Amino acid sequence: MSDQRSAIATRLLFWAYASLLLFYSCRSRDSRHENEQHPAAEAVQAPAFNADSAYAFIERQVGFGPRVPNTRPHVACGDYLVKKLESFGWKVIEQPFTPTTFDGKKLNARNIIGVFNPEAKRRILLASHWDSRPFADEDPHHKEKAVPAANDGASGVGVLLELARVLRADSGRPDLGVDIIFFDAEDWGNSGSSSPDDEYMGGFCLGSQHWARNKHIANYSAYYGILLDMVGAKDARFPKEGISMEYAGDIVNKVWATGKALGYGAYFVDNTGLRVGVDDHVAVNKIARIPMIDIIHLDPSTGSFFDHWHTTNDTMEHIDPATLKAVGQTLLHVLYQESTPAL
Ligand code: AHN
Ligand code: ZN
Repeated sequence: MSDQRSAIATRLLFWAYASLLLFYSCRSRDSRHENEQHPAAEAVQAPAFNADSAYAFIERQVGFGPRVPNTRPHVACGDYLVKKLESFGWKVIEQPFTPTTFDGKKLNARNIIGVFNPEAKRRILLASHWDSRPFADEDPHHKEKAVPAANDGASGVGVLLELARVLRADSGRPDLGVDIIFFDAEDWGNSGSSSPDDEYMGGFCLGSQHWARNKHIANYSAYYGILLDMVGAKDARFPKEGISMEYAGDIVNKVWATGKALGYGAYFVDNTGLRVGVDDHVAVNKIARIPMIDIIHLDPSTGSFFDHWHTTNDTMEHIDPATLKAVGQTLLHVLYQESTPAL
């Protein structure tokens, strides 16, 4: 290169660098201004969570029909989840297992595990169950029918699929590893069992119990985990669940503070005292010994789950993109907070 040419190149490089600097300093000043009321949200920038996309992932699952183990919709939906994660560039590990239910059936079940940034040492585990309950035993009229499970199953999976899509699209945090587990056979349990709070959990949570004893990678651990359960209903309320507080209170408080800072305090409420002794986070905490919290819809005034829980009315019409946005955007910020290298 001639001297003159290289002088021009040097000057061009200088200006490119200077304008980049200017661009970033303006950008961070703008964002500081926007977030003046929200100090925790100010600390990190995270990409946008698209609630319509999450909604579409829920609709697609519900469209297969109830995803009850040992039925065709279950197999078809499982295949769909594997393909979807792979299409976002995630590595997928399928974990087949054959549990026996409380009523003596042998199930063809599988946990589906997505891995993002396999090499990263610092990992966060996100989970939700993907199966549907085979009997709508809380339904006044159709107790023998299967649950459509738009909220109780598909909603958490839909939020996590959207997170997987965004993390592929904006993978500017190579220092953070994320694992998503879609647990199977969570909901084939005996609601009438006198004590679901025993070790077998009334036959619920078979997938998480299996995984906690047979992790997909020997010596697998995670910094912490977050379980989503029924995160799609309109006006959902997520009190600070008791087992989560007991095993991972600091994580609960961090996630709730982030949700509030982003303006979602109506969902992430401060109530404590309600315990869900039967859910997938229990085995992860007690057997796998990974601290895991549960973001679960519980009405603080009645202590009951969302209105259409385990009924044939657990359908798309009760799914609200605003709730999906509150949960998904909060999770994205939590992940980006974890992965921002200390300066
Ligand atoms: C109880 O039945 C007490 N817990 C079940 C947890 C669950 C079922 N979550 C969704 N479906
Ligand atoms: Zn359920």
